[in-house]
Amino acid sequence: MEHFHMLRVSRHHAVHCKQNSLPTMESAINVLVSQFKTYAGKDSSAHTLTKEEFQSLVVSQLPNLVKNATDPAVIDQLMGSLDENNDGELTFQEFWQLIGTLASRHAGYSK
Ligand SMILES: [Ca+2]
Ligand SMILES: [Ca+2]
Repeated sequence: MEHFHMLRVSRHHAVHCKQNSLPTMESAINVLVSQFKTYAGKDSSAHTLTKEEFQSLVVSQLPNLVKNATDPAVIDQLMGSLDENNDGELTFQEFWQLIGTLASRHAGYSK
């Protein structure tokens, strides 16, 4: 009887989890968006990354894919290559290019 009860609970739990979980790729997108918002929101311009916010994101979230991100020269160079309108801040669209580049390189698809 006790065993049966446990089984029911775990099956209920599994169904419950499935209803609330997103497909893997959608949850990866959720993570990217929410991390961008978290780092972008550290100052008053909540939807763009300053150089400091960008560095903090890269150093803590992408340490294996972006080497030497603690080096200001590396961040300057990276920021410059992403900041298309040269306003010193990265929108999500500007930042997204980095994810595309890193993902392609990670997959072995980059030039
Ligand atoms: Ca910001
Ligand atoms: Ca910009």
